[in-house]
Amino acid sequence: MRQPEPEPQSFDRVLSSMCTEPHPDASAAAERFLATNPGDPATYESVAELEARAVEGLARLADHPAPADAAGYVTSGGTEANIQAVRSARNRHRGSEGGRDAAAVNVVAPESAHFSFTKAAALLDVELRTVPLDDGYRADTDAVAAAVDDTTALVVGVAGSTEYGRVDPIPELAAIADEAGARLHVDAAWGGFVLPFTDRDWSFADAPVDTLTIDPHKFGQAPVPSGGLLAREDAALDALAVDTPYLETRSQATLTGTRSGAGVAGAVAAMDALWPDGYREAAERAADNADWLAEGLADRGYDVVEPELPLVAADVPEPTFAALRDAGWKVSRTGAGELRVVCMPHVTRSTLRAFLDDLDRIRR
Ligand code: 0PR
Repeated sequence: MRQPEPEPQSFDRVLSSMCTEPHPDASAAAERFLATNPGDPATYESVAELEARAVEGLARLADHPAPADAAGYVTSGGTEANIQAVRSARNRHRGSEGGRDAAAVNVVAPESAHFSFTKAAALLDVELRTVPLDDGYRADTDAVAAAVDDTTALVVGVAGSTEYGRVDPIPELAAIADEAGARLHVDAAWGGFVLPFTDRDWSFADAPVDTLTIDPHKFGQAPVPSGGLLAREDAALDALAVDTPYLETRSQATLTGTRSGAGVAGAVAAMDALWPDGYREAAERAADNADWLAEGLADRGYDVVEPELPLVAADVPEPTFAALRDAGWKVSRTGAGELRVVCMPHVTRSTLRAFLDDLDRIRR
C-alpha cells in the first residue's frame, strides 16, 4: 500500500531556523535545473555560466573590490564552505595538499564559531584553537592575538554568529592574521545577506578578507542546497584543486563532485529578484521585528541579549520554553540555555504577536 506523503514543514511557527521560504522565482529556477550538474561544467555548460553569475552576485553583496574577478563556487552549504576555507589555508600554509609537517598547523577561531569548524579541524587534521568572547559575545581580539603564532594558517571571524547574531571586529582580526602570516576567513553564512544593509565601520573592500562564507540558502531566500564560498584570490581555490583526468575540465576545486544545479540556479534567480531592494527590505523588516520582540521580552521581565543582526536571545525559564514548544512553536536554545528566535523573512510581525500572546497565556 502507498504511504501517505508527508507534508513539508510549514514556516508558520518556525522561529528556530536559519533557512526560510525561497523566493518563488528561485524555486522555479531550481526546478528547471534539477537534472544538471555544475560539477561537470564542460557537459552542463549553462549551469556553469549560471554559477559564474552566482559567484559575481555573491561577491557584489560581499563588497568585493572587483565582483567579476572574484573566485568562488556554490557549495552545499556553510559547512562545506568553512571546511574548504580551512583546507585552503592549511594547504597554502604548508605549501601543498600533501605537504610537510601536518601536525603543526592550527586555526584560531572564537568560541562563537559554528561547529562546522570542529568538523573541518577533525577532517583536516589541524588543531582548532578556540578563544573566548568579550562581554558583547564577539571575538576577544586580545585572546585571538595571544593564540596565534607562526603555525597559524587561519584566523576565523564570524559575521552573524549562530547563537547571538554577533559580528566580530573584522578589521582587527585581519590585522592580527596579517601580522601572524595567517589568512583570514569570515563566516558570514547567515549574516552575509543582511550585512550590506547594516551600519558598519568596515567592509570587505577595505578589510583584507581572504575567504568568505555566504549562504544563499539562509538569508538569501534561495532553496536548499545553496551555500557560497568566495575567495579574494584565485590561489585560494587553486590550493583546493585536484586533477580530474577523464573530465573535459582538467581540475576540480570543490569538495563534492556531482553538485546541485538547482542550488546554483536558485541562488542566481533569488539574487536577480531581490538584490538590492528586496534584500534591503527583508533586512530592515527583520531588524525591526527583532527590536520589537526584544522589547516585548524585556517588558515581560526577561533578560534579553540586545539584537545586533536580527536574532533575539532571552533568558526564558526551561518550563516556559517547553510549554512554547508544546504549543507548536519551533524555538531553539543557545548553548547557555537562552531562548533563541531567528527573525528570518518568513517571520512576520503578526507571527511574533501570536508568539507573545502564547507566552502571556503560558505565564498566567
Ligand atoms: N556558519 C554559520 C554562522 C551558521 O550559522 C551555520 C549554520 C553554518 C556555518 C553551517 O551552515 P550549513 O548548515 O548550511 O552547513 N547555522 C544553523 C545551525 O547550525 C543552520 C540551521 C539552518 C539550523 C536551518 C537549523 C535550521 O532549521 O544552527
